[in-house]
Amino acid sequence: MRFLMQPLLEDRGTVATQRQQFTRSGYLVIPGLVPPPLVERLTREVDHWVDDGLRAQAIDCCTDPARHGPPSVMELELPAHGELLTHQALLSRLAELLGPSFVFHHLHSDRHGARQPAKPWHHDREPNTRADPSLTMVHALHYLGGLDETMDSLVVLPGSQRRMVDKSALAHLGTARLPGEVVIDRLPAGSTVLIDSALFHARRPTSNGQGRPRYFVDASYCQTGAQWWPVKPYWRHMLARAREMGLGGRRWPELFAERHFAEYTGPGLPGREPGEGVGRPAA
Ligand SMILES: O=C(O)CCC(=O)C(=O)O
Repeated sequence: MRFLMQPLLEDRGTVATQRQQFTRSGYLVIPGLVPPPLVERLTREVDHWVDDGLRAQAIDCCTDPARHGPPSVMELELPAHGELLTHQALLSRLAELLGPSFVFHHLHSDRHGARQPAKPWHHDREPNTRADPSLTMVHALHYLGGLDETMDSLVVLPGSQRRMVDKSALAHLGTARLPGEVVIDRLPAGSTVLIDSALFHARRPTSNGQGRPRYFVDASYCQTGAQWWPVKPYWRHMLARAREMGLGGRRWPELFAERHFAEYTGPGLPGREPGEGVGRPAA
């Protein structure tokens, strides 16, 4: 199935219908959620983040925290990124899907060029201490300049969020076409795709990659009710800065609360068994 601007799962219909769609299929496309002036500021910040080495520094801080400590600047400290993270239209949509109590998990920002490596089939759900399958984690995938035929596409496998398998269980398939997949390859600027983080998805290379850079920001959020494992060693510092900066405002008191996290252990250490916490019945 191909997603062409009349999507089956565009954000139409009542809140209840959308919630049902999201539960069943694991994704929801929201064209133009991010307003143009914010897109413009974000695009400039992504350029700064990538071109001035801040992204590389943030990666070093995650891969070798003992040597690097926390980064000098985090994504959420860039003003437009902080605004995107807490954009009221986005948080209201999340509240419709998750209920009012959810916590920010992490934020990434990047600019993809023509030679960006593909991203094989995977999911991004992190475990939580109760391995509770009813607690949902959501990734908001923001395509700042939209998507067109000159850019790699996002491919999703509807319903796959219900499998209880490791993140990389389908990695051996690379980005191969799978029965039932949905290709999302045309989006207007400022569009967001909300996915259940346990949904299998991939970035599939285009054969026509001579176009504009692909500006991509992703932010994730978890329902409260258990402690989630963080992915960044400096997660406490990140939440503390968000609180200091007043990013959550008064309406979202749980958004940057530490109590919803377990201690960082790093990949492959105790507490991070493969697939743990995915907690979904087999599809
Ligand atoms: O680049 C994309 O469209 C998707 C990226 C992705 O799969 C991820 O960040 O986990």
